[in-house]
Formats: sequence, structure tokens, C-alpha cells
Amino acid sequence: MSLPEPGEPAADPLDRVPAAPVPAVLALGANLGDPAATLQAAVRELAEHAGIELTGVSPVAVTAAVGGPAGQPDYLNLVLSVETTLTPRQLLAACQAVEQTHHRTREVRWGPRTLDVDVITYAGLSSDHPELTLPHPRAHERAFVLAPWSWLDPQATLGGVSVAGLAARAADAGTVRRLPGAPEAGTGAPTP
Ligand code: PH2
Ligand code: MG
Ligand code: MG
Repeated sequence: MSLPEPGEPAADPLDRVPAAPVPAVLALGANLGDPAATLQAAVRELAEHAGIELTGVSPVAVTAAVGGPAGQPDYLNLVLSVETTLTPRQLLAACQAVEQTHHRTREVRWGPRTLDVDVITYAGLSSDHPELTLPHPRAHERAFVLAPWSWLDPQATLGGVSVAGLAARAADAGTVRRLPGAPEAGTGAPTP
């Protein structure tokens, strides 16, 4: 395998360095330990990561666990919008590094976890690569992603369809509510 010449795009779209910052949407979830503190720390760590600029933080949603073992605690979920100069693969690695900081282990598929950070969209890219499917293959049917995303950006679309509309129709829509007392959507910047 040969490396691309300088200035030549990488063959694998997941390794293409954007010429200018591109938008991406990330979804965070936690239902073990202290989920609120974990999410707050994870947002800060992502914002501080080189090549990631945070452009929006959704309100926090309290959501019933979808899938996995019965009797799990509720999740806290939120969605971030970012601008990034990272490649898709580098952005995924940054998300996984933040998961590792919070001692994420992967024992049970869809089982409870201290932190899950998923790349939902990246610059409108479609990818069916097993390492990173874009858009996220289940985001369109999960109110625990769609609802906080729509609170952050009521005009957002996914595959050309309104995210708010998808959120309303998702099977888990009835279980999603805003965390009482949580701050409104914003950049997380201190108010003057
Ligand atoms: N994540 C899952 C599986 N189920 N349920 C809720 N409510 N929130 C999640 O973030 C979540 C889930 C796998 O990533
Ligand atoms: Mg997930
Ligand atoms: Mg994940």
C-alpha cells in the first residue's frame, strides 16, 4: 500500500484531511457511575481536544435504556455540534479516547456503560465501513439521540429528513424528557 503524495487525497474517505473545518455531530450517553459529572467532563475533554471546536451543546435528556439487559438505570444523553479539522477516523479515535478516560469497558452490547461517545454525522459523508458507519446506522430511529439534537438545532436534518420529525416518530420518543434544571442549549461559554 502506498501513501498518498502530499496534496493528494487519501484513498480511504475516513482518512481524508478536510481542507477547512467541517461540521460533525456527536452523541454522548451514560448510565453508570455519576452520569451527569461524566457527561460534563467528557464535553470539556472533547472541547479541549486539538482539532475539535465545540459549536453547540444540547440540553441533557433523561432516557429509558433502549436494548440490552432489562433493569438498567435510565441514561443521560446529550448531543454536541462541532467543527473539526480531524479526519473521520481521527474524530472517532478522539471519541474513543474520551470513553477510555472514563473507564469505558465493552462487555455487553447495548449494556450499561459509564460513557458512550458516537459520531452521528461528519460533513455529510456516507460511509459503510465497519469501523465507522456514517451517518450512525441507528441514529434515525433513536429519540435519545434525535430529541436532544432537535433541541440544539430545531432545523437539523438527517438524510434529508427533519430530525425533530424523526424524534417525534421514534419508538422511544415517549421515554425522553429534559433533565429538570439543566441549562438550555448553548456553546457552554460563560454568560457575561
Ligand atoms: N445507547 C445504547 C443502547 N441503548 N439507550 C439510551 N437510552 N441511551 C443510550 O445512549 C443508549 C441506549 C448503545 O450505544
Ligand atoms: Mg451508542
Ligand atoms: Mg458507541
